[in-house]
Amino acid sequence: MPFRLPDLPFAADALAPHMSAETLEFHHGKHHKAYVDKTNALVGEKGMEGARLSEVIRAAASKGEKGLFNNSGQLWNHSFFWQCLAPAGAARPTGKLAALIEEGFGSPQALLEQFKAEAVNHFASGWAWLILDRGALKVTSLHDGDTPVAHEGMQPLLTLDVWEHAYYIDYRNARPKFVDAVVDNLINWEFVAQNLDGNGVQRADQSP
Ligand code: MN3
Repeated sequence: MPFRLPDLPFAADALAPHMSAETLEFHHGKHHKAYVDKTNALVGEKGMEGARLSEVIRAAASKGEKGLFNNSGQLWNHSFFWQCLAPAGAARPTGKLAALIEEGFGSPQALLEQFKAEAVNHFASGWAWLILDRGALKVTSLHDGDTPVAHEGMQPLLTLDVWEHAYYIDYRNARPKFVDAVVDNLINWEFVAQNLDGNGVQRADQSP
């Protein structure tokens, strides 16, 4: 069986008004789906059937297979991204996550400001990331379909899609408004905290 489009972990209208059902219908139902279909087609062409998604991404990275790398990276990135979101009222950082935020950034507010700035200022298409790197939290961004799966030692905790297809329906070209709305209202902090166990990559991985 080829790779599949994972279901959204919430109802399509659960994130409104910050992220509309129409955005999710296109972003999940069409864009994410297209990455699944293209990855399956390329995996077939290259005779890589049977490999896990994370293995396909790493093999494509090491062989310089750009088409397969970007499509499989996007398949994984979106599968991780949906889990980072939850309807308004999701828990705030607590426990070990709150302590690491305090240590690395001084306060939750300072972390959120840095994460938003990274997301807003990333040039063109890509993803903002909060990662765990040798026990410390770091904010960074990756371009196009690049993904922490392909980077040794980058343990993913939280991401935000800043491709224009993520916000054009709800916010037109206003990326900063989209970033503010999602970061202030939709982050699933329980999922972020869960990823401190270093198993974030597995949570969006799949076997064919
Ligand atoms: Mn996207």
